Amino acid sequence: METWWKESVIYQIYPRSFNDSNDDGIGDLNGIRERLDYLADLGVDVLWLSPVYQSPNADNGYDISDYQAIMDEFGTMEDFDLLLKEAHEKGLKIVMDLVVNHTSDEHEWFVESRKSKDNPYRDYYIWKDGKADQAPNNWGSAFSGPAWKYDEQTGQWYLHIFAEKQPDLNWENERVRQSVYKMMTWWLDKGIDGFRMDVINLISKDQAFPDGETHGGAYGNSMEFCCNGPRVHAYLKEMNKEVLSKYDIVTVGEAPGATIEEAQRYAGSEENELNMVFQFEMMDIDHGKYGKWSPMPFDLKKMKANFKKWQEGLDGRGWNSLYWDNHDQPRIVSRWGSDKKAWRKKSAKMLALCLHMHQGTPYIYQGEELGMTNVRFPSIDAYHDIEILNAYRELVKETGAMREEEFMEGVYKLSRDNARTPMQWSDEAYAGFSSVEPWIGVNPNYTEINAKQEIADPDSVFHFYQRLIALRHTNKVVPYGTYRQYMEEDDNVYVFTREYEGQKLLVACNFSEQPQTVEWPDALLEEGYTPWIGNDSLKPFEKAVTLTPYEGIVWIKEE
Ligand code: TEU
Ligand code: CA
Repeated sequence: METWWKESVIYQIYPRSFNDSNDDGIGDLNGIRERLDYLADLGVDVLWLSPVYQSPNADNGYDISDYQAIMDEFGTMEDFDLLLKEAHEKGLKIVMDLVVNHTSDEHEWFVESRKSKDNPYRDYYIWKDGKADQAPNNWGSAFSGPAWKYDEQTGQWYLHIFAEKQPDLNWENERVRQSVYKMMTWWLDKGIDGFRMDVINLISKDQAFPDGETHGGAYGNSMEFCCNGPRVHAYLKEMNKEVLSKYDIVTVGEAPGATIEEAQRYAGSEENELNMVFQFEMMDIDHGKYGKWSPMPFDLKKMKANFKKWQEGLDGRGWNSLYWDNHDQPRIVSRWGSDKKAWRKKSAKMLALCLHMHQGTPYIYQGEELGMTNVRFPSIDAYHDIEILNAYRELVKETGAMREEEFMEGVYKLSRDNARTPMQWSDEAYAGFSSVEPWIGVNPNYTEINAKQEIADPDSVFHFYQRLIALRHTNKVVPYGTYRQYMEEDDNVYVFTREYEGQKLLVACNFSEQPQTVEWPDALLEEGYTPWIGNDSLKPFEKAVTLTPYEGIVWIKEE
């Protein structure tokens, strides 16, 4: 079924690093408002704001202490209302981040909950007795260390899959669910256009809380018992019925550990749960022994196999989200393209073309449209992300499992702070993000890579994104076309077609730094293809085509 959110392009804003309007070095809501024209000009349809709620910022806003108040550093509720109003006036929708697997330990519910075992809020969280002096089970936290924290006051332990300051809510408790639905309704009644739901597939835990596999490490893996847990679909169906179904909105669930079978349920068109999910299988293809801290070389065949599985698996029965970058991932041009001077622009465009030519709703993360790159801060002291700092303490300092230099290579390649450096607006001081030193360092390449320069250059990465977005809006084959992959065994080139109502696209992307000559399989040797969009001089479709390094091209054929 055709619908607006399938034809949309969603732009993610990480407010802390987007634009600072009042010169305190921290991005804010008025800063976003100042840049609405830029976003409208890019042509995106929806803005997703990473959390802007009140938070002590143990995890940059993913630890919420009040769901119905704005973080002081970001502004006020009046600022929010004005942002929503002006965005709507410019035809931009706003999607909010919904973080309800956990709250901050400073949330009033948790402050009450920890007071006593018979507090009315006790069961809002997951409290357990320890085993002798040990935690209730062996689970480790996603941010290193144990997933349980002992609380002196009542002599019990609470569960935190993420940081200690992010206690997990107890979704088994109907009052928790109703409180969440009420809060969601409050925001939707304000007129927001949807939710991106943080780790929403972790909300239902196996109530036996069994020990997890340790794989030789100090802690057990909780994911087997938390990801896609026993009642998660029941909860989402309830949420859909009580809240989501009453509004014309878009929903996307972040779902680490979701398989295609699970995604067919979360995002199935007949399931009445969510519109789409963010899958992580593709994000893990270059993780090694210590996960993101030991990056593996890029393997195009793994990526192609993943696209095939997800494009075919959801065609006609669900809907894909298309993303490579977000605030938790490194910059895609540095990861799977090349940020060398000679190739940065070209490979950034090829990657954009590749992702945006798939079936699904594409997400652009702030700065991706400029080809912003990873950063290499000289020492660990310049980093802010709790995930990096905790892993450094555990892997380098406490256990010595990794040497410092080795760990830093992982940080440079795959860590989250790569995405969190300030948005590069211009070549002025602090990249035009602020007039004072920002909360996190600016990538020194801002003098070359910045919005001002790219807007002035018709051949820039920015203008290429603008064209891709426009093509999606004017040609239904882009959002809806059926996908088919060819030349699956090729290590360097990715070839696929898309077909919809008499239009056919043939997409070819060279992921290597060398020219690649492609001899098309017989099935692709059809007449009538003309070049449509590409990042090099547009070449005709011939029996054999030599793609230049990092070239991406689309040919179109219309009946
Ligand atoms: O991320 C959850 C998640 O699964 C990971 O990508 C996470 O960032 C980390 O890499 C785990 O190793 C979401 C948010 O997007 C992230 O920013 C938050 O830190 C996290 O949930 C907790 O709210
Ligand atoms: Ca500010």
